[in-house]
Amino acid sequence: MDAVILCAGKGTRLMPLTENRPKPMIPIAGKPILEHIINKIEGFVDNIYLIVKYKKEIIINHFKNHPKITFIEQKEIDGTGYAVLMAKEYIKDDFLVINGDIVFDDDLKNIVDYKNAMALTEVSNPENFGVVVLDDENNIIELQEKPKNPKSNLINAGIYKFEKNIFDILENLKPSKRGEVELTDAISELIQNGNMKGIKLNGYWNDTGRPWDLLDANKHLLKNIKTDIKGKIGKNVVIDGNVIIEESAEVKHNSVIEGPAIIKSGAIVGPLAYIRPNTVLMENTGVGNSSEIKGSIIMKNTKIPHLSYIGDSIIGENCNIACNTITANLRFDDKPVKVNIKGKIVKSVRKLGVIMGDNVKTGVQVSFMPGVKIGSSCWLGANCLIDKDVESNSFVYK
Ligand code: TTP
Repeated sequence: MDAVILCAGKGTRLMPLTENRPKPMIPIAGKPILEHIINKIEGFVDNIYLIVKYKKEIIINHFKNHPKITFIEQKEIDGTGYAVLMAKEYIKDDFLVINGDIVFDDDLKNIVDYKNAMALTEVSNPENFGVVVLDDENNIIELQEKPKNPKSNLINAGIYKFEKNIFDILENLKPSKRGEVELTDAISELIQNGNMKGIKLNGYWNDTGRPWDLLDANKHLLKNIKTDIKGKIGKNVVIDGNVIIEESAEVKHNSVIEGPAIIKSGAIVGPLAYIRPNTVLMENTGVGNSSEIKGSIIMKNTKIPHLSYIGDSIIGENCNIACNTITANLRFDDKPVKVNIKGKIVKSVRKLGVIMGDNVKTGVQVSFMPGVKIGSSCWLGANCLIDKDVESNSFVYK
């Protein structure tokens, strides 16, 4: 059996993290979201077809040596249905379709037994998803797209099993109101014919739609790591809990690392740094004297050399965080931190710091209020308090 993974979307809700990379390439728990999916299925599928478009070269470059992977470029038309159709000439038999941006525990062994099936998961906010209604034999009898009054808590988890004739349905579909050829329109036809099962997934599922979803998925995946220390460890370093320190990483003397945490190759920690649980320091990062990092993803080449606090945050690549840069990650009133997602202010989680794009520089003593987003390539001048989102390429100063 083959698998088609949809990786061509823009991931606009995750801007600025998707400004320079496709959403499936955002690193969580030390590797891109897409790599977690591929690792899960590569043992039991014959071929993996990645449908790519937005920033495709980053995906191609990362996976080009994988023996089972073929890249297919999604042409001009948008939509998940059109994306699947791109694989028509490659697929010989039944196949899996997986959104390239989901994190899940299930091994997918249950879904492959059915002719046409959709994986389902239960959520507390079904109104934000495609809601599914099942009959007693797990046939899907209704699919409601982001309904005001959801009929169940079961939603479309973005994983499907199809027979090859789904391509005939897709070819005859007209674009939806938003001008996209939608996979769910093809599925509606299968539902009308009584030919679509709903299979509940076991365990964790997250569609990484919003920045705090990434931190939650990161935390979840880090629960499974086992201690593996290959890097150089200095004198009086304290390592507590499960921690991976890759070869050529270095933890200098008197630093404290509380797992779960991953320190990737080339990263240099300390002396006297404090790495708290659920932190990932990607390749060639640096966290120096008296800097404290908690529950955060720090992407490659970013340096936090001294006296800073970064909590519950995502920091892009190649950032330079100057002395005494501080993130606030909790409101006085303990209410959920509010975040602007595509112009709409939404409640996130109780603890959220800053979401920062790539190539940002902070001056000394810059502070961030909870939930602010900083676009790529900004300069934030000394002593600024950043209490609203900053557009890419801005220079903010006092
Ligand atoms: P969406 O979640 O609909 O789109 P998106 O990833 O661009 O996210 P956002 O809403 O933040 O902009 O896409 C579902 C999956 O399908 C996702 O893995 C991306 C993929 N996709 C394609 O491969 N091609 C497409 O044309 C579209 C729309 C999505």
